Amino acid sequence: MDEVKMDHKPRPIQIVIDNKDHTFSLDEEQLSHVLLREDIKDRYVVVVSVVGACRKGKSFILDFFLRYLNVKYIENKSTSDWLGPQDVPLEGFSWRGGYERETTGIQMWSEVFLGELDSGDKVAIVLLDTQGAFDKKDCATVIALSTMISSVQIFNLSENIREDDLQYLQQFTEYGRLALADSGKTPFQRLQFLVRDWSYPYEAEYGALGGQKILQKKLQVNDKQHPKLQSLRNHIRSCFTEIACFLMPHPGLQVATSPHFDGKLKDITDEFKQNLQILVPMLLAPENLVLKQINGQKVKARDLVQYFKSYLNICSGNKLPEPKSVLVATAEANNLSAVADAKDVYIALMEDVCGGNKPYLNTLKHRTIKNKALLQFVRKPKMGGEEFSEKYKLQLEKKNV
Ligand SMILES: Nc1nc2c(ncn2[C@@H]2O[C@H](COP(=O)(O)OP(=O)(O)OP(=O)(O)O)[C@@H](O)[C@H]2O)c(=O)[nH]1
Ligand SMILES: [Mg+2]
Repeated sequence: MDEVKMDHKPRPIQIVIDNKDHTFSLDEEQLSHVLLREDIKDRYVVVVSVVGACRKGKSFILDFFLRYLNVKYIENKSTSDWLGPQDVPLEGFSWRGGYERETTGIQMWSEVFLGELDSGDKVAIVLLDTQGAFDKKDCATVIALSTMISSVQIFNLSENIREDDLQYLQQFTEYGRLALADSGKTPFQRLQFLVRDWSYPYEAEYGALGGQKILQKKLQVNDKQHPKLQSLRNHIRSCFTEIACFLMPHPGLQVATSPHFDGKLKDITDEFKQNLQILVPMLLAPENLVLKQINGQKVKARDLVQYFKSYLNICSGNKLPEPKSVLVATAEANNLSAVADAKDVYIALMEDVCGGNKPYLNTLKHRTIKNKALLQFVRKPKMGGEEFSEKYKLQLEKKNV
């Protein structure tokens, strides 16, 4: 009985495991358990991830995201006081003080939040917490992976946006360039810089407006910069549909230095809480949700499993994969998801003509249905070009599907 209860209690699950030898592996079973649930698998996904240096409050802030998501999408209550009571410890993704790393690999919240957009699209909101980096080389795989998978990548930074931080982005802007050339579609959606402990509100105010000012300056391209810095900036801009920045105030000394602080609101500064109340709905209110897209198409929860698998396959070595192989892996997953869609069409049509008490099906009818499914595959825009897609089409033709 207890075991069953435990299984239902929402918790972080370790979907990408750090093998401690610079390689990572996927827990496909756990991932599928969450994303392939009947009421989730066909929903479009919103994937919100937080990356950045170690020990900078990534998991801590995600736990506030969880509070909002619970009130809004589980309890379906008014969000006027989603922050909750003053004296309840903050729980969810594991966070703590001290100088040693807490989160490793990539963790996903086991509860997927179900929402509906104004467009009528039914969506599944997935939250990812990631291993913090100690330096630029460290965690390149985790940052690349989570960027490929997410629709909102939150780049959590301490105090300011530095040139070094932008360099982190270098690794996948090269992939972005290839993807853009392949499909003409912007490869990633939203990049949200989140500057913590911002100390210059007199120069740029807390929140999104101040953030915009800082960001504009940092991403500005001018002739005096080294050509490499100029091209990095241009690439970053062309890889994301939207880039924003939010400046968070310091949360107070209790949060930053007390070993007894357990996340109670009463120990956090009002300024921090006020800005949380702006930041979190800005990212997670239904009207602000950003759907994950690859090749200009919305990604379903089911497809996300395929993308994870294809990416992890190429991340198993101890080096970051070449942008070209990332592109091939994306094209592979993209074609496989088109195959899955075609199979869905086939199954639905077959169900219609020979489901239930209509067991008889003639060959001609079957041929017609098969052709319709194939047509669905052919019509869907796919990555990698016609030749690349040919083998997936052959797969479909060969199978009796
Ligand atoms: N100065 C400061 N400290 C914060 C802030 N938010 C949280 N903290 C504290 O930072 C410490 C680390 O918080 P975590 O959420 O575990 O940090 P993390 O980035 O997830 O750390 P890793 O998982 O190890 O990468 C805790 O002691 C928090 O109380 C903030 O905005 N500013
Ligand atoms: Mg953490």
